[in-house]
Formats: sequence, structure tokens, C-alpha cells
Amino acid sequence: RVRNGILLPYYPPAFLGCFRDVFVDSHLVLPVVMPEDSDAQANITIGCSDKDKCDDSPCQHRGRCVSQGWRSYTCECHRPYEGTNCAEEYITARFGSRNLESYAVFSSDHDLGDSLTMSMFIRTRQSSGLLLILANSTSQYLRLWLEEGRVNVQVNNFETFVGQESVSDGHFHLVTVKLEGTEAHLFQSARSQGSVTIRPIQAQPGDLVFMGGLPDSRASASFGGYFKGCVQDLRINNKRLQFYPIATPVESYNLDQAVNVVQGCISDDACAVNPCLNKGVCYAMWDAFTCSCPPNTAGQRCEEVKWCELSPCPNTAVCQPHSQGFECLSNVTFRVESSILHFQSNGKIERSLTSVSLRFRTRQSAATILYAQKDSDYFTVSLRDSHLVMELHAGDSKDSSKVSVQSQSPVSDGEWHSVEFSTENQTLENPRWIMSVDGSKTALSTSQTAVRDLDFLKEGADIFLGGLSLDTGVKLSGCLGSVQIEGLLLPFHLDTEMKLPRPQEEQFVRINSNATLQYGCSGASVCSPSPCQNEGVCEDLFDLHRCSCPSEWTGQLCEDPTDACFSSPCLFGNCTNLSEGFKCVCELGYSGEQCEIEVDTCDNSNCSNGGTCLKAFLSYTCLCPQNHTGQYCELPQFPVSTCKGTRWSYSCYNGGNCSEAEHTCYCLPGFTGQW
Ligand SMILES: *[C@@H]1O[C@H](CO)[C@@H](O)[C@H](O)[C@H]1NC(C)=O
Ligand SMILES: *[C@@H]1O[C@H](CO)[C@@H](O)[C@H](O)[C@H]1NC(C)=O
Ligand SMILES: *[C@@H]1O[C@H](CO)[C@@H](O)[C@H](O)[C@H]1NC(C)=O
Ligand SMILES: *[C@@H]1O[C@H](CO)[C@@H](O)[C@H](O)[C@H]1NC(C)=O
Ligand SMILES: *[C@@H]1O[C@H](CO)[C@@H](O)[C@H](O)[C@H]1NC(C)=O
Ligand SMILES: *[C@@H]1O[C@H](CO)[C@@H](O)[C@H](O)[C@H]1NC(C)=O
Ligand SMILES: *[C@@H]1O[C@H](CO)[C@@H](O)[C@H](O)[C@H]1NC(C)=O
Ligand SMILES: *[C@@H]1O[C@H](CO)[C@@H](O)[C@H](O)[C@H]1NC(C)=O
Ligand SMILES: *[C@@H]1O[C@H](CO)[C@@H](O)[C@H](O)[C@H]1NC(C)=O
Ligand SMILES: CC(=O)N[C@H]1CO[C@H](CO)[C@@H](O)[C@@H]1O
Repeated sequence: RVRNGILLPYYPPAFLGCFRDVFVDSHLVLPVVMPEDSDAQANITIGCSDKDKCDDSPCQHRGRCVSQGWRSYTCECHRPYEGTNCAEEYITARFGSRNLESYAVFSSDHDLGDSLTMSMFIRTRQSSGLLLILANSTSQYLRLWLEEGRVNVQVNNFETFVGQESVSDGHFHLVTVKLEGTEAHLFQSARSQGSVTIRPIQAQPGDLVFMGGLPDSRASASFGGYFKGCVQDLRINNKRLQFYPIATPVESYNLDQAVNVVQGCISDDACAVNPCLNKGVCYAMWDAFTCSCPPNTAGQRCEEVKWCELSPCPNTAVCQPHSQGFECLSNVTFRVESSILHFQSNGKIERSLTSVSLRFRTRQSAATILYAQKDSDYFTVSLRDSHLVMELHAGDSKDSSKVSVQSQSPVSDGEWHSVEFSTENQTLENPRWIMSVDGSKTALSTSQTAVRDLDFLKEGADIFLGGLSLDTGVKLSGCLGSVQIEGLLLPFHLDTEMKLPRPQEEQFVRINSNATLQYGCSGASVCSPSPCQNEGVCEDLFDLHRCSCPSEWTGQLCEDPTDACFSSPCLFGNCTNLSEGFKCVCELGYSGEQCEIEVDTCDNSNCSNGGTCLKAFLSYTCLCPQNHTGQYCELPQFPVSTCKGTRWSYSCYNGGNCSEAEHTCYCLPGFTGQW
């Protein structure tokens, strides 16, 4: 080191450690006790403690202790703590307390260049509001505001990007914006939320930092209005922007102005004007409230009454919550003798009617399910040829305003089917009407039309279920589930059957109050008495039965035996059961499919010469005419020829000739004997 041109001797750092038994000329120099204020004793203590100062955990709020030799330590504090022992916390500033417009302005006296890191803790429940603006005399070169709960960052009035995670959940979030050269980054806690390429900014002494809003409330409004919430430990680079200074000295910006900013982070009393309805009890939370709702109510403000928990429906029905009310859903069985149900709007229906949905089940191939009419407008849902057909005619009476759609597949199969009839896109001038059966796209039928809605149904139309109003048209035989027009039920139950009247404004009501209904869905009694014969088991398939036959029987009613030989079809023979019927093996003497033909032994008989064939068992005999004889009458029957021998005369029979020798005859073939 040089002072006044003279080179000073080099002094190493002061010794840190222990000495003992230091003698000078046999005098003990150290350790030695000296007066307290003695200069020679400075920074010397008795003993040789090598205890680490960090062993006592001096750093509070989870600050990290860094040991520095034996004597001292430093604390690395977590934000928002500060001070030697991290004992001090930056003081939180409350903006928008009691919904006042509040903001604070800081001025910088530092040259930041083009690298800037701004960070702060924020806590809010508002999804929008202005957080921070950095501005010089000509430009607001950094803007931060909340939109839909997420932080928006804009640099140089131009490059903008949005954080991915919402911060408006009522918890503290550390928000960090880094502008480095041509890049801007946003972090929430340690997680990156996005980045954008920017033109470098130039922050200069005298630039202003607006926190929570701008003095001009209209300018603030364009960023979602004034911020409502809390801010703590705001920093730009290493400088603090303190609303309320802490005791620990830190490098800070100057607070120029603070309007309606309040110390601390005290919540507004959200329960001051009880927001909970229906006798719900309000509990205040930070800038929010919850309602403890009495039973039967729900919703954030207990605004929904759970009507169904009051069991308002008759026991043949199921209660379904409905906006501001409830509906009693049930199925109804229609038979030829059932009444047709008649409905009308209660005159208070506001919504536009653009859809109809219903569930049904039938085996009828033709019937009217729903029919609605007002003047020349009508709407029908019917079965034709086992297919579902919907027809709509509304508005002026031109043919082009008629809609007719038919299901692609048959529906009269005894199964439940759900049908929806609706416009595809209300925003189009000529919306397409779509019928979807069982939600299947394949059964989707469309039609182009000028008919936009079914609003005539709410304007005094008569709506009938189960048949036409007149006695023409085939009445429905089957079941109907809930029928809804734009979500409004055509109720099978009368209000007088319910324990509570339905409270909702918009309703359809049943008009014919003395109609008798058969609730639930039951088919005709097709199995009692059982039509199945031979102990076949009857299965009810809804308005249709099926017989499950024992193995010996078959046919619709188990009336046919499976054994083709059951009826002994082979008259004279043995029967064999085959897949394609039976086969007879006939006894001798019989033929034919069923051995019914007795074999005619006289067919092609050999009886000749007019001999008559006489049938016998497996054989025949020939009855010969007089002039013939033999087995087949093949022989002529000759008279006796008389022969005269030398000694006496004799006779040969049956054509036999006299032989030259006396007493013998020449016989014809077939004959023998002496004569
Ligand atoms: C004692 O130590 C402190 C801290 O290291 C130092 O500032 C001070 O000058 C020392 N005193 C003497 C007399 O050296
Ligand atoms: C204001 O800031 C912008 C952006 O950093 C910079 O381009 C402009 O020169 C600054 N104006 C003044 C007057 O400092
Ligand atoms: C109507 O019938 C269907 C099909 O059997 C059934 O799922 C539904 O629960 C019934 N609805 C009511 C209200 O009983
Ligand atoms: C409805 O039609 C409008 C106008 O053509 C179109 O922009 C929109 O995407 C359609 N919406 C649907 C769900 O098809
Ligand atoms: C309902 O009652 C009215 C009058 O009480 C009667 O005129 C009408 O025929 C009845 N309808 C049925 C379906 O019983
Ligand atoms: C008769 O034949 C049919 C067809 O091969 C078969 O289904 C049936 O079981 C048979 N009946 C008996 C009694 O073997
Ligand atoms: C018919 O069946 C019986 C008993 O199996 C047998 O004795 C008889 O020979 C059969 N007859 C013919 C024509 O096959
Ligand atoms: C008729 O005679 C011929 C020749 O002897 C014989 O083959 C045939 O079986 C006979 N016919 C009858 C039906 O007896
Ligand atoms: C019987 O006599 C006639 C006449 O002489 C002859 O043609 C015939 O062959 C004789 N018959 C026999 C069996 O000898
Ligand atoms: C009944 C019959 O046919 N009789 C004849 C037998 O033979 C003689 C001679 O050939 C005939 O005269 C018969 O008429």
C-alpha cells in the first residue's frame, strides 16, 4: 500500500484463533485479564470456544445460515423476510380496500440499462385489474395486468403474452418478470409461464413505477380497472419498492404517492351485507365469503332450493330438479281404452322453443304419439310403417315452411327409444331440423326449412299425447316416458296430485283433469294365460310373447313335435327322424313315402292267355281259362287223345301223344306220368 508516495509495510489480516501459555521473558502474556475498556483487549475473549455460530439456528423463517469463521454468521433470507436474522418481514400493502380506487407511484434514481427483473408477492381474488406500469415521459414500456385471473405482460406497448396459471385464488403468488436484452420472461413462483421476444427497453433514472393503478381512472379501466388485493416485497433488480419501510436499511426506490393504500392485508367484510339467501349463514374469508346453506338449499349463495328433497312427487313418479323448481317424471302406458292427454302452456313461457325430446316404446306400426295444433300451425310425431315421422308446419302457409322427417330404421320393436327433434344451428337464417333416434348419427335426418322454431306451442296451442284430438288417427298402444319441449316437461301428473305446486314460472299444464292414467310401463298380458302348449315357457317381450319349448316340441306355440316320426307316418314300415323330415323303411309288400301302398303282385304278372291273376301274400296265382293250364296258364288244355295199340286201346292226357310203344304216352313239357 502506498500513502503519500511511501510504500507501507504489508499487513496480513488479523489473526483468528486461540493462544495459550504465551510467555515473554518468563512472564505470562496470554491469557491475561485486562480492564474492559482497554484497547489492548479489543476483540479478545477468554477461552477457546470453536462453537459454530450457526449451531444456534439464528436465522428465522427458514433463512439459511452461513457460518463465517468462529465469530459470526450471515443469514440468507427467504422472501419476504429481511434483516440480520430474517426476523423482519416486508410490510404488505392493501389495495382496493372497501373497493376504493388505490394506487402507488415510485420513482427510480438508478440507471437500469436494458436488463430489468421485477418481482413481487400478490394476493387477490379479482380476475382482472391493473398490477404495475413502468413508464418514462414518453412511453409505458412495461405493463402488467390481470385478465381472467392470469397475468398479462406487455412490453413497449406491443409484445404481449399471458401466464398459464391463474393467480386470483386468494393465495400469495410470487410473480417475476425478467426483461433481458431481447427476451421477456414471466415466472410464477419458480415456474416459467411463457416468454416473448422484445425490442430492448431502456430504463433510466426518473422513470416511474405505477402500482395498482394509474392516477387516471379511465386509463386504469382499460387494463381491467384498479387492482384489489395485496402486494408485498416488490423489487426491481436489487432495489426494494417499499410502501411502508422496515427497520432494516435496504436500498429502495422513493415512494412518491400512495392513494388509498392501506397497511396490512385485511379482508373486506364480504358478509357485511349478508349475501346468503334462504337463511344461509355467511362466513367471511379473505375478500370472499362462503354460505352455510340450510338443508334443501344449495349454490354459492344458497340460491337453489333442493325441491326434490321435499319429496313433492306422488310415489308413481321420480322427482327431477329443474331450474327454480322440479318436475315429477313418470312413464305412462297407453292402451286403446286410455284417455288422450291434453296440454297447454301456462302462458308464462319465455324461452324460444326449438327442440322436442321424448321416449316411447311400442310395437304398433302406425299411431299418433304427439299432436299439437294452433290454427294452421301443427306439429306431429307419429308412427308410419314402423318408422317415426315428425311433421312441422308453422309460420305462413307456404309449402316451403313445412318440415317432415322420417327415421331411417324402424322403431316399432317394443324397445325404448329416445327421440330428439331440434334445430342444428339457431344462428343460421334457415336452420336445419334434425331428428336423432337413440342419439345415433346414422338415424339422423335433416330438412331445410324456413321454420325457425316451435314457438306457437307456447302461444295457446293444444298439445295432445297418445292420439289425435279427434277420434280419427290410430291411438297409441304402448308407453311414453318424459316428453319435453325445450326442456319443459309435459307433466303426466296434475299439480293437485303433488304435495307442492311446481314453483317454476315456465310450465306446460295438463288440461283434461279427469283422464285416467296408467302409470309405469306395462305391456299387454301376453303370457297369462300362457298360449304356449306342451309345457312351453312363455316369455313376455312387451306386447309380444315367445314360447321356450321343451326339446321335443317346436313351433310358435310349441305345437309341432321336433320328432318327425311322432305321428307314426310310416303305415307299414319303420320311421327315421331326419333334419328334413322323416324317412320310412317299408315292410315287405309295401312301398310309397309312408309305406301306404301295398305292392300289387299281379302287376306285370306272368298269367298269360287271359289267365286271371289272383293276389296273394307276396305272390299270385293264375286262374286259367278253360283251354289253358299250367302255373301261368301258358299251357293249352288238350282233350284226351285215344290211342289204339295192338292189344288194347289206351288214352293220353294233356296233349300227350301215343307212343309207338304200347301203354305209354309222349307228354308235353310240364306234364309227366304214364298217361
Ligand atoms: C474488533 O473487530 C471488529 C469486527 O471485526 C473490528 O471492526 C474492530 O476494528 C476490531 N477492533 C480492534 C480494536 O481491532
Ligand atoms: C422511454 O422508454 C422507451 C423504451 O425503453 C425508450 O425507447 C425511450 O427512448 C424512452 N424515452 C425517454 C424519453 O427516455
Ligand atoms: C321409465 O322407464 C324407463 C325404462 O324402463 C326407466 O329407466 C325409468 O326409470 C322409468 N321412469 C320412471 C320415472 O319411472
Ligand atoms: C352455426 O352457423 C354459424 C354461421 O354459419 C357458424 O359460424 C357456426 O360455426 C355454426 N355453429 C355450429 C355449431 O355449427
Ligand atoms: C271429464 O269430465 C267432464 C265434465 O265433468 C266430462 O264432460 C268429460 O266427458 C269427462 N271426460 C272424460 C274423459 O271422462
Ligand atoms: C329329429 O330331427 C331333428 C332335425 O335333425 C332334430 O332337431 C330333432 O331333435 C330330432 N328329434 C328327435 C326326437 O330325435
Ligand atoms: C322294424 O324295426 C323292428 C324293430 O327294430 C325290426 O325288427 C324290423 O325288422 C324292422 N323292419 C324293417 C322293415 O326294417
Ligand atoms: C315271369 O316269368 C319270367 C321268366 O320266367 C320271370 O323272370 C318273372 O319273374 C315272372 N314274373 C312274375 C311277376 O312272376
Ligand atoms: C304227336 O303226333 C303229332 C302228329 O304225328 C306230332 O306232330 C307230335 O310231335 C306228336 N307229339 C309228341 C309229344 O310226340
Ligand atoms: C272256352 C274256349 O276258348 N274254348 C275253345 C277251346 O278250343 C277249341 C278248339 O281249339 C275251341 O273250339 C273252343 O272254343
